[in-house]
Amino acid sequence: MSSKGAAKRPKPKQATQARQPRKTAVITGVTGQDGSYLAELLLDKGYEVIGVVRRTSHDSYERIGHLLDRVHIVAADLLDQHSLTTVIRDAKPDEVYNLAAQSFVPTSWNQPVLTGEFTALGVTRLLEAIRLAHPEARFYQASSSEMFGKAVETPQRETTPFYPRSPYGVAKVYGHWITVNYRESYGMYAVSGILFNHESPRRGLEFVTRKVSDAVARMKLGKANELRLGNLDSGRDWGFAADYVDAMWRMLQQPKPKDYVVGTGKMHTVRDLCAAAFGHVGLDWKKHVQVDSRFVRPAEVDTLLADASRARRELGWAPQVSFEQLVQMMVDADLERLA
Ligand code: NAP
Ligand code: G4F
Repeated sequence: MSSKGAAKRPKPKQATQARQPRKTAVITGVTGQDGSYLAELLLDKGYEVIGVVRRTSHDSYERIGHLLDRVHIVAADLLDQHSLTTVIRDAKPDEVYNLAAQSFVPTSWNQPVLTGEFTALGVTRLLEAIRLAHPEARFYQASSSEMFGKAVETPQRETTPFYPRSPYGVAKVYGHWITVNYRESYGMYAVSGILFNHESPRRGLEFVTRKVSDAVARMKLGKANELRLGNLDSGRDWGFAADYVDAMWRMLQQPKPKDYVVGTGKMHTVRDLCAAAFGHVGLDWKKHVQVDSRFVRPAEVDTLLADASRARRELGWAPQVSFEQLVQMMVDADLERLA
């Protein structure tokens, strides 16, 4: 029998059922909100997960404490090329998710240069590490709807021009385009996920959703009486973080690398957020919320609203948690924590 004919014979059962080798993923920013949810998702899918942490004098494992026996922690810093290259060279990962960044918009006005180093140039350092040490790895860049800023069209989609309004937004635009550039220059599998705001009980306390849910829980428990906020009119497209890390993973499973907008397609104002959160525990937000100019930004992103139809169509992705469910989940989690 010719070798051609032999190739056509049905394969023995054992061979077709052979287990796929375990995939390896590197996550930068694994100690952050998204990093913790993504690590859970990838572990559930059977990945070996390598979490990159930066060295600090005390650990920041609050969000991943329950995963520490399953995630391999390695030390590296977005500011340090050598440490990033070593991680990629040693791990030879199938997938790299770059979630690390200085991610709080107001801090980017106080520390614009550091924000640029982490959030912009850090992307190039990681891409260089992959290009030099393991170019086969698939790369995900955590881009942001903040890049649309003073939005030139509504809703925003992949083709909407960028108009960033903060040093953070400007840094993310750099991170986005350097990702596109490495894809086009070197043929790397590199994608940019343009994610709209996503929240959870693991959100940092300085972001507005968590600031509100934490304050509402304190007030309900009699531990506080007032909440000071900035611009109540700004509108955001808020979704649940665990839904969004699933979209990140789906982007890296596509036959061709492409960028995607991810959001719910529904917008609410900070005022709506207050009404939903205070209303959930039977309080009237108008009696407790004060506007404080200290929290108003030098340049605001007034409204953001996603058109995620490409992600729905090509990734089969859809949000599972509504705005109301998200707010209630966050308030309930803070009530439980503080009680
Ligand atoms: P996050 O909770 O603030 O987490 C940021 C992570 O980056 C933390 O693990 C932090 O480590 C790490 N990090 C900061 N500087 C670093 C450095 N120099 N070297 C290594 N690690 C460093 O942010 P997130 O909400 O999970 O967001 C994840 C990513 O998505 C970020 O890039 C963010 O800009 C982007 N994004 C977020 C949203 C959103 O709504 N959440 C929307 C669009 C895009 P430490 O624990 O040591 O501080
Ligand atoms: O919760 P925020 O601080 O999120 P922001 O600025 O939209 O950025 C978040 O989402 C981006 C995606 O679009 C990410 F890229 C970024 O990393 C981050 O995760 O503020 C939301 C809105 C703003 O318009 C702000 O002016 O809430 C308004 N706001 C009103 N009072 C406040 C406050 N924001 C904060 N943090 N604190 C306030 O007291």
